[in-house]
Amino acid sequence: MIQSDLDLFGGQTQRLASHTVLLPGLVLERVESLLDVLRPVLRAAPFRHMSTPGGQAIGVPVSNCGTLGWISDARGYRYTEHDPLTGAPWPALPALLVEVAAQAALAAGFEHFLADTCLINHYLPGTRLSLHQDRNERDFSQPIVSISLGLPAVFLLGGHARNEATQRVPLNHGDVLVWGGEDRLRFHGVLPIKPGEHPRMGARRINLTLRKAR
Ligand code: MD6
Ligand code: FE
Repeated sequence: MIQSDLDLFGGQTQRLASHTVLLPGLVLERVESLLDVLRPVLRAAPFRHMSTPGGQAIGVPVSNCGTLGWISDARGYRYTEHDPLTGAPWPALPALLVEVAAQAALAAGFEHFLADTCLINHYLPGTRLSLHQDRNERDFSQPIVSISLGLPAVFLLGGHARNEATQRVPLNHGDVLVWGGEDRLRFHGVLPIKPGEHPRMGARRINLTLRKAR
């Protein structure tokens, strides 16, 4: 592949840890299609604030699509089949998201990834996501595919203990981060989003995390 072809897709694949791969700009050419499939999902299941089991508000409003959706409330963090806001099943996971997730996972070395849920996070400038592990899924051998849209973010990639040093990973519009294997339970978070205006997305960052929860 010639350099200009590579640049079209945002640049070189970067391995950040043994089983963590950044695919810069992988979905840049499919952003409009992604937004088209997200619009009806977010009409049916609007962004909402959730709270931690301890009762603290989570700063990042979320929504979901797929056979399961991730929620947090006084009873804990878990996946549900129904949206607690509407009582309806979560909107279906659009085929495009399943395809993009499988393609990104494969590019990162994970074969046959079949996502069944997508968590959608909405960040305004100033919002952050504190260090956490993703451990509500059933099978930790399955990777997670994370798509960034809109304002840039700095992703903190930590270790297997909360107090380990973190790597700062810039995530830009159209980037895809894939992690799994022995990195699957690393602590991670997002630094406060800097104020700004993204030409397509406005003053926000949207993150899509595709998983196989069941
Ligand atoms: C975010 N992402 O980037 C938050 N979790 O907005 C996550 O918490 C995350 O990006 C697991 C794997 C990839 C992620
Ligand atoms: Fe996470």
